[in-house]
Amino acid sequence: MTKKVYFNHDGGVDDLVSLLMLTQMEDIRVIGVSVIPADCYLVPAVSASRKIIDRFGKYQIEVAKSDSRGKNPFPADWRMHAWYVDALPILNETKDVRTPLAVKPAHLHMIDKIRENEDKTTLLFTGPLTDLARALDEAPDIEEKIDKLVWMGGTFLKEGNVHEPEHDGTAEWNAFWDPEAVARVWESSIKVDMVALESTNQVPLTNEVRGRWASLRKYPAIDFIGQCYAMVPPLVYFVTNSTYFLWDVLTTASIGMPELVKKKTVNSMVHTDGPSQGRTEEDESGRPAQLVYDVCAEQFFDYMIDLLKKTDQ
Ligand code: AGV
Ligand code: CA
Repeated sequence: MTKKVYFNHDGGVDDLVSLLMLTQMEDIRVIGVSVIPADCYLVPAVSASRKIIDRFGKYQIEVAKSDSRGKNPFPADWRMHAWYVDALPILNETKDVRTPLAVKPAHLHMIDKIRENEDKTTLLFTGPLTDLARALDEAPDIEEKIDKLVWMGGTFLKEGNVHEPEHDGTAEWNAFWDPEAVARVWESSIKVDMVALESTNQVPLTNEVRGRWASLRKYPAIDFIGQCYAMVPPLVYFVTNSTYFLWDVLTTASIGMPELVKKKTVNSMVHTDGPSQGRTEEDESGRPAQLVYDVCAEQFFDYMIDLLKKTDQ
């Protein structure tokens, strides 16, 4: 059966690569896309999303802009990446953009798409949860029409990936950008798959992975992702603040090929204030989620390549 997926992302390199991959999955129908200006600037991220759908998509998908704002902003140099992707020649062979821009803002667009869908919708979020939190406040009826939320975010490890002066380093960035939104979603009874740092730490961008993509650049979709991942730093000797992982791509792949990952139930709460804000912490009396804690990395990279090889353009 075809799974209906609504995708909300925040325009990073791996968010945009995720969009390409999601549109190529055979048993998936993308019923809408929206972009939130967290780890990106909105204009180029929306533009790049529409052009990726134009260039590689197989059916029409609307793209909506989010008007949400977060609590803790992403570093501007990371947010710049969307401009670079949007400017790649492979996305700019023609001048006109055909993929429609939605009239409504992201959270209202998502509400419409969930209500219009006869089946239950799978939500894929690869940025902060702000638009979902707002949608639940606006239209509590959608909750029962959501099959599950697959979210890249959070961690139960001692070390997160936020290295900011007023923070203790325990949070993951998507949770840190808007901790209250995580708390709001945690109040709901939506089933959640949390693709947390436990598993994404296992899929760093390395020069070996880049080399493999380079050797396959005769396939336009693989050439495209090689160009995208040339914009961000790989893991060479040790992990730095800017080292890139395939966070969102793993999250997206876990929908297309669930066998790639291992999950277990963890009850948790989220810190919304103070130096640990955005930290997700195990708590027996907290709300359950399926923590994606392990991945077969080799199979994951093979899956990416197989999927993108099939993209005939
Ligand atoms: O925390 C991971 C999330 C993912 O959704 N993002 C990047 C992915 O799109 C934030 C982030 C953490 N570290 C980063 C990030 C880095 N070094 N560069 C860019 N973004
Ligand atoms: Ca992201």
